[in-house]
Amino acid sequence: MTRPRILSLADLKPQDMARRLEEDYHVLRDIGGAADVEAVVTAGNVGLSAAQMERLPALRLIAVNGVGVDAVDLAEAARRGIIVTTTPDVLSLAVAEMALALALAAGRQVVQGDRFVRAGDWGRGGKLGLGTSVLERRAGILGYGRIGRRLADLLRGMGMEVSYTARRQRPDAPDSFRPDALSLARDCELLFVTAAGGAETRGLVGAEVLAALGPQGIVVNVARGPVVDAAALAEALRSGAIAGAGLDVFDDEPDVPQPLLDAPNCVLTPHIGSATVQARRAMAQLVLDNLAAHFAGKPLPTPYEA
Ligand code: 8YV
Repeated sequence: MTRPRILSLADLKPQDMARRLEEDYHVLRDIGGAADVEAVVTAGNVGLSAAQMERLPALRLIAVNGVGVDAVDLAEAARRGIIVTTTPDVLSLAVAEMALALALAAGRQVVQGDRFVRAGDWGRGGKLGLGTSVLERRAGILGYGRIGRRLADLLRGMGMEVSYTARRQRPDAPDSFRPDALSLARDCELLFVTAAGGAETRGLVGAEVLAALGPQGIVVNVARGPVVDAAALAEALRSGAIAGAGLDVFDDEPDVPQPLLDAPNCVLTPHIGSATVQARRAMAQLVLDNLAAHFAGKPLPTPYEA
């Protein structure tokens, strides 16, 4: 049987999952010459633009290896009758875990401490200064979707008081609702950004919200770079308006703005929120399941629904 031709703009991981994709499909890597493909595999931060869809007239399925669809032109996909699938739930714990790691690293100076030891400053009698507790503080979650709620569960389980803001209040939520980012920031010192990217959330965390967090405040972003105003954040870190930040996502990856690279107590990671063996394997499995269902003419396991 001939293998269906697909276009892959993202690498499935770990290696054995990438091999399975290659075994089941004839995988093209370049959009030139892929005009006949019915399915594209892409990553959350890679997406698929209207211009790319224009070059793929046979396209029926965009299988995102991730949950973010901000880089997919959803309106154009809908217009063309192309279905988009994502990999929900299976990465939530990994991303929540990363958010927690960044908060702990920023609050407890894990990275600064490591640099301090390696530079020999400890041996020379240097002093590191005090960190700030993470688990003894109130947490706010901006974006109460699957990842935000998974994180809230973890934080509550560790005894933290959690509140959240989202497009709408969730009547079933165990955490208290705040109507917007500013009122959330006034009520917490650890702000976790887990909202979807896109026009609706762009710049939600700006100078005013950061000032409301206060000088002991910590911001963690594991969502999309543009939700946090990078210039305002760098300035808040520089001036001491907040105490620290942990960032896994940026406006123009892999570029990180110099003011953030220079900012004190800012822990930076290269968009690795879902990058665990466990999460990536389960994500890849869902991509394979969606592809297989499409080519078998069966209902897709995880279609994206707005
Ligand atoms: C990954 C992500 O960067 O799920 C998302 O939206 O941003 C991440 O999980 C990526 O999609 C992995 O392919």
